[in-house]
Amino acid sequence: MGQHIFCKIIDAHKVSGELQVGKEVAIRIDQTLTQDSLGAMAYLQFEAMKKEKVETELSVSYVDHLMLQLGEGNGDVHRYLETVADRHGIVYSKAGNGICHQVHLERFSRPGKTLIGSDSHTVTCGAVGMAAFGVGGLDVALAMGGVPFYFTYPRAIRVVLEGELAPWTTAKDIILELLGRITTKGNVGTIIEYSGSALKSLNVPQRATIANMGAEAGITTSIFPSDEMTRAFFRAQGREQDWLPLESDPDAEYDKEIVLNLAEIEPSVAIPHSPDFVKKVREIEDLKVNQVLIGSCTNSSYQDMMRTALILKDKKIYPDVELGISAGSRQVLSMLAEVGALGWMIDAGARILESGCGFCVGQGQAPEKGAVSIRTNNRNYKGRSGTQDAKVYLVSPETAAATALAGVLTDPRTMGMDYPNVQMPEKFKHDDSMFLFPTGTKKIYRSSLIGEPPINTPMPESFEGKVAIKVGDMINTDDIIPGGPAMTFRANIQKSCDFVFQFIDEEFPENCAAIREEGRSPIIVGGVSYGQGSSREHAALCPMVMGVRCLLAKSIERIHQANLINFGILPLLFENEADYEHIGQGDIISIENIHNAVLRDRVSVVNKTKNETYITKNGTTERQRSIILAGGLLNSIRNKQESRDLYV
Ligand code: MIC
Ligand code: SF4
Repeated sequence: MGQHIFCKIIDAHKVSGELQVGKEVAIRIDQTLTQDSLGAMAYLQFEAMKKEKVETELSVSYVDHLMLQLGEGNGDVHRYLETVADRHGIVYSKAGNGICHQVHLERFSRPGKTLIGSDSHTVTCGAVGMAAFGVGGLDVALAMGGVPFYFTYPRAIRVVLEGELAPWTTAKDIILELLGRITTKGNVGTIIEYSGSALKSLNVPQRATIANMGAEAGITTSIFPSDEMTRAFFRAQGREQDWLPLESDPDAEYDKEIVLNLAEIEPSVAIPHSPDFVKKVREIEDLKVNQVLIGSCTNSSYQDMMRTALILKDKKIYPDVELGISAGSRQVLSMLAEVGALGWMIDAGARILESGCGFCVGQGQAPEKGAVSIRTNNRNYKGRSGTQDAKVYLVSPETAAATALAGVLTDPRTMGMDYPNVQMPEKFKHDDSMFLFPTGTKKIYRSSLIGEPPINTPMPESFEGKVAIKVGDMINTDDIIPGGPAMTFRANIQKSCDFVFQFIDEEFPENCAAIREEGRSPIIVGGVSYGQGSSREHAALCPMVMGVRCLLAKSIERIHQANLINFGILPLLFENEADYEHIGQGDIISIENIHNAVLRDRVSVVNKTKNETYITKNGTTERQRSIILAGGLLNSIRNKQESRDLYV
């Protein structure tokens, strides 16, 4: 049987395991990336491995999330990141150089290579035929140390793109349409490969928009073939030598096929508060809008920005609308400046924001209470904008620009304007001077504001717990540990704990403390698709520090489940989902014979309060089970080092 693209790359990088759906496989990682909100923890963990230099072909540390450098702490984190990178052979991308995914695509992506990054949108580089995964920081630390990356070999969906996009419909509308169909849940353990005749008309930045939002579907990754379009992108980036062709074999098999005719796609919008609540823009047109924000790693390429600029040129935005625009990278920003497009945006009334994550993760531009905010990014979770009751709608840059002019949500086709003809440039401007390439000479900067990575204790044979919180379906990691101001403290775990479940139950931290006082362990109970969204390992790390030993849920998303395991928290899935209804906050839970039960993948959870027993499984591999029992990955590695079975 022939191989599909992802399979070919994994086969070429396989260290152990089988390329069989549901089986665990370990691969060699060529490249890693980190960003500054989660990077410090990953580098502290790397340092704990006592390796002189990273063992990857390329590791890059980006500064893009904490750009405002509000208050104490962020500046220290950035200096630590810069110096630790210099010491250990890591490239450092300075604040202002752009958003990690956009910049990595531009300057470092390579077809056929493997990439992991401590950010869920690392999957963006699937646009050029890389096998790219979002993971927890600890996985990145280990990969930098030369340890293989383990994951469950996924099933493959082939999405066949046919036809051509009509004017004013975009790559964003394609991925919104697909998200509306496959939703954000139930896609764990799946990859998407894009193919079909329409690829001839979709260039790499457009493909990147599509690959980027695979993260919202919860799939392992997305991948595009590496073809002549890809080659044109590498040529334009001045690195055609990095290109190679990559396609699936004609007889490759897929578990499912979805056909999308691009000609039928219309301008679309994801309505609050989930990226898969998708409608056509025309269905909710005339919605009064307070704020429009254009940018993020989903939609801030040169074409996105140029089209925005051409729509705004010689016009003024609607008086009571706030418009903010952030180009994805310094490359894009500088090119916009050269052709005068920045001037058109400024003259129309836009605020030009830095090239960074910014508004996308609640770092600035929090709108007024109850505001309607139209954005081009990828997540519209409740509260992520920094304003709890704001309503965020996700659209393409074209729809966003049309909306900024009209003051109401507008289908850009109704503007009566010719679609701006913007092609991918034949040559991008490239200037790599904001990368600091490692010299090995800097002294590592340390600060009291950067804490040590905490470590769990081995799983006891039995423990008594108490349900500290019971939440519903589709709880995302922003719900568990918010972005926005909380993000400023990511390198300080104790402080970060104060924000856990802040907007669902602000008493959660005290509640956990009280449960610990009773000599019990706090337990979290979740519904379907617990842990959607970001890869932030703090959503596991903080609960661990707060004494949580176990999460009971109906289903758990991939990256979050991996993070729980890495930090020694036992993820348990109800065998009978109806049991979820019985268990309540404050119930006393006891789990006995844990080691045996975990190894048998059948754990009995006794609810002492209700006098009931729930059968659960943990849905993990043998290796993962031994990590849980060891009390997390660092402990497990330490044990193996002691037994000289280094890092595998
Ligand atoms: C996000 O988009 O939510 C983030 C911020 O980029 C996260 C990472 C983080 O929590 O720092 C992600 O997508 O993984
Ligand atoms: Fe940054 Fe937003 Fe992209 Fe996350 S989704 S990497 S916060 S731009």
